[in-house]
Amino acid sequence: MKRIMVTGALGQIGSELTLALRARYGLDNVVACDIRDAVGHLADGPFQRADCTDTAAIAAVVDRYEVDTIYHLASILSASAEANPQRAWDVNMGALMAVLEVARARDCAVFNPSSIGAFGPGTPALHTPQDTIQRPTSIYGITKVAGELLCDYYHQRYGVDARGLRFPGIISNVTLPGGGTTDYAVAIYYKAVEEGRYTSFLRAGTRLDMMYMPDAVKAAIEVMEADPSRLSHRNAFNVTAMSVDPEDIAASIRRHIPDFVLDYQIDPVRQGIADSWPDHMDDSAARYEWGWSPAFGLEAMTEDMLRVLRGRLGR
Ligand code: AKB
Repeated sequence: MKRIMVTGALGQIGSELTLALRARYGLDNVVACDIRDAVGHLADGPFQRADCTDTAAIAAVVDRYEVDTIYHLASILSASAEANPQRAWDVNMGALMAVLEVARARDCAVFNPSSIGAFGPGTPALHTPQDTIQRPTSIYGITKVAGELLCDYYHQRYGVDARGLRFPGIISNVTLPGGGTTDYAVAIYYKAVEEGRYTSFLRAGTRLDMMYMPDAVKAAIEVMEADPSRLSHRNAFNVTAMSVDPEDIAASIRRHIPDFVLDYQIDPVRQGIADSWPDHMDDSAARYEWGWSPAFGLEAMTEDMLRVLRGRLGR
């Protein structure tokens, strides 16, 4: 049985992945870790407040809970990173280095999420290959490429079982994302249910890869359970479930809320970041090496998002 630590456990992905890991490996075998105090359902199992840029703090949690696998989710997302590049570097690289060092010394496996942000304007935007040009122009993307390389290094040099995915925008209904460029694709559903309208900060035609949270959770678990002998791209698999722009999501919402109104007020920073990212990645390496296959496309995701949010928000 695995003994798992999740950093950034109160974040968008952490708050759902931690529960899925507890359901799979046992409540007491998954310690949630965040820089903030435990809230809500995560307080039902082991929880440790810790700053994951602090190597000693990570080591203490690993020792106390006899952790053998670290899901390292704590990260500053793209738009927030652009507002404070030095902090983004310190947190994104400092925490990853701390986690890898602890993993090296204590023989832990590591899951490290990369992102579509690891690509840049010179990358082919369509069918973005698994192995291609990576010259991102955002500080977030720079930390993501460096993170992919650092994980490869710790694997090759020290034998750390580090694995990772290049996540697209993740759409979810439990915890809001914060400070990302793809956040519009979550907010649009909340606003559709609450107000029947949404003002997008990305312009029509901005096509990006996206994925519904149940698929993101499934991918993170499956890649860590995959047969290591089949993994040649172990630290940075392209994974996607759909490629959509704001108009595609609006059209899908209108099948359930016919009067839904979408208008635009473009944020030049986030638009610039989005324009530098691919439209649609090729994820055939993930499909071939460990059987990746998403369950949700746009229509199934919209139906589920609206059902959950209508229930929760009482509309
Ligand atoms: C962001 O928008 O910064 C993230 C990502 C795609 O990595 N959601």
